Amino acid sequence: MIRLPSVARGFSRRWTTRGLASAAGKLPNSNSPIVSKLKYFNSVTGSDELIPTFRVLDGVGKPLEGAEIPEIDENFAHRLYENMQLLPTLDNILYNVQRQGKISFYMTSHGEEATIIGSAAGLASDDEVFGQYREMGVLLWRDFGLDNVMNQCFGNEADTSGKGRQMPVHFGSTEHHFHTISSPLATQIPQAAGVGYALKRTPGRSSRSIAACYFGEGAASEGDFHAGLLLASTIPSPTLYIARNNGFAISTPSTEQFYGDGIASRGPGYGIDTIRVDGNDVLAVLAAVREGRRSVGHHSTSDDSFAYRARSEVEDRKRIDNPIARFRLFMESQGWWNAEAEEELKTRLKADVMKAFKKSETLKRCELGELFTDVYGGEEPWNIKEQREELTGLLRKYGEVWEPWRTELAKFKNNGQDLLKR
Ligand SMILES: Cc1ncc(C[n+]2csc(CCOP(=O)(O)OP(=O)(O)O)c2C)c(N)n1
Ligand SMILES: [Mg+2]
Repeated sequence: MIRLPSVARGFSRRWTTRGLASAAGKLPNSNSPIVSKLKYFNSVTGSDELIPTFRVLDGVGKPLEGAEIPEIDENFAHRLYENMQLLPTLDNILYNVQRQGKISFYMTSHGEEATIIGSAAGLASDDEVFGQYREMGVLLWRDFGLDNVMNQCFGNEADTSGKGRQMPVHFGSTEHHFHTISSPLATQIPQAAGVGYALKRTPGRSSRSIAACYFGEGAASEGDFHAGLLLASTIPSPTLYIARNNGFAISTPSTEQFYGDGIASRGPGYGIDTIRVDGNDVLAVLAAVREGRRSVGHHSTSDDSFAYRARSEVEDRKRIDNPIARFRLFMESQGWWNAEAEEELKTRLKADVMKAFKKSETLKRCELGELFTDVYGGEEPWNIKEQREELTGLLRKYGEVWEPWRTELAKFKNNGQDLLKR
């Protein structure tokens, strides 16, 4: 039951004097048509149908009848495919490296190759990107390079994202218009709305650049999701929201995360243009992002959500609906790919990743004293000074004599001498 606020009650009195028969017209400040039939609804499609899912390729990479395949040439297709294949190559190696304890953390892109690469390819290279943590593929698409990936994951002195002070895969690059990943879920969603607005107010970027913001369906349960979409739609801000629905938030299945028609149904509630896309279809994602980007000048979103899969279906998917295999089959049907090219690519990617990994593994971490720099501009605050002095004191006491510290210190450039010699 919804109680009418006093203003609306006034209008309702006027309406009753007119009588039920003339239940026509509009209330002031509203375009909602008047009806006299009492009916609750729970659908954004106007019928009891769920929001449809857009795809252009079927499960085996064949174009659907009447589907508009986005314009791509052979080179572009190769670039899409190569970047998609690079993700599992990196995943295989870095997942194992993490299990061996050489890096502290990792996030795979498994099963989301088409979502990430297809969307990256639909954006302009200087659109401002806000990822959640599974969007390394956007950086790869923008030629961030394997060395930068490895150096960030190892947190070594060559890490351009944050001098080794962030967890692995928490990439950031001003040059690549990729805002630093922060793990607290959904924080990027209102930030992206703000950046979209800033772009709109920036001469030279207004009407040209957008903010693109990725998040998981789990993150969409955070309050920041609602704050962000409300902000983006009311300002309005040229922001494209891409919800990656992979069916789980760690172990919680999406069936237990929300009750309505997915994340997509929330978009129209905020007055945001919305589409649900088969995230295993790279060409559908590409087309949706291209179109979303084009129309985003006023307000828009793309809900790129791929259908929920039970765990038991995952193995089947690997075989029949795998995003990479689907696109490969499509490329083969165009005469753009064959088994030989596949073999050559896989060997080359693996060698490239191993080379970057080996190079990065041997690099030292930044000087230990870097731990205390760059946090504040201007004069250094007392608490940072105090912490540096405390660490230096402990280093003097234990650094040379206590084995765990000796080994640990040797991983830093100059073995902690930068602090000891101050
Ligand atoms: C505010 C907050 N709460 C909890 C966590 C712990 N956490 C990390 S990832 C994750 C699941 C997120 O799921 P989803 O958004 O669907 O992303 P996915 O990992 O499936 O890509 C949770 C709960 C966190 N990082 N931040
Ligand atoms: Mg998820």
